[in-house]
Amino acid sequence: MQRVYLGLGSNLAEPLAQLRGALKALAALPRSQLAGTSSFYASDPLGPADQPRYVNAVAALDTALEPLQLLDALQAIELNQGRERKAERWGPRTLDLDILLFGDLILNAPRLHVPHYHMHARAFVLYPLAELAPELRLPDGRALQDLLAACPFAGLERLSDGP
Ligand code: ATP
Ligand code: 87Y
Ligand code: MG
Ligand code: MG
Repeated sequence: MQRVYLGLGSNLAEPLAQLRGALKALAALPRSQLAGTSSFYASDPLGPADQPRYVNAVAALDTALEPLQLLDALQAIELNQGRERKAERWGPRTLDLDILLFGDLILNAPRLHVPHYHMHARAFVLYPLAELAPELRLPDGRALQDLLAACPFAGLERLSDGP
C-alpha cells in the first residue's frame, strides 16, 4: 500500500457536487481506501483567467494500484463526470484529478510526472494538503511548511460547505 495525495478541482456544472461525486468514486476504487479529505476551497483561476472560479480539495488515498493504473482510474472518473479535453490547455473543466504525491516515488514517465510538477507553487493544493499532512516532506526533502511560507494564502477562500 502507498499513501497517495490527490488534487481535486472543478469549475463547471456545480463544482461542489462534482467534488463530492469524485470522492465517492475514489472511495469505490479497487485495492484502495480513501483515508482523508480536506475542506473545500474556492479561488480564482490561476493561469488562463477567462473562466469561472474553482473549487479545490485534496484527498488522501491508500492504494495498492500501480501509478499508471491509478492514473487510468482517475481519468476514467474525470470522463465519467463529463470532463472534455479541448485544444486549449488549462481550460474550464467539470473535474480535474491530479496525482500530487505517490508515496516517496519520483517518476517522470510520458503520461505521469510525480510529484506533480507545479504543486509546490499552488496555494489551492498546498493549504488543503496541509490540513491532511502538516508534517509532510516532498520526496526531495522539501518541507510542506516551507512551501506554504513561500505561497500566500491570499485569494483562497475556505468554504463552510465541505465533503
Ligand atoms: P496541470 O497538470 O498543470 O494541473 P491539468 O490538470 O489541466 O494541468 P490535464 O489536462 O488534467 O492537465 O492533464 C494532462 C495530462 O497530464 C494527462 O493526460 C496526464 O497524462 C498528464 N499527467 C502528468 N502527470 C500527471 C499527474 N501527476 N497527475 C495527473 N495527470 C498527469
Ligand atoms: N484551481 C485549479 O484547480 C486550477 N487548475 C488548473 C490546471 O489544473 C489551472 C491552471 C486551470 N488553474 C487552476 N486554478 C485554480 N484556482 C494552472 C496554472 C497555474 C499557473 C500557471 C499556469 C497554469
Ligand atoms: Mg490540474
Ligand atoms: Mg489534471
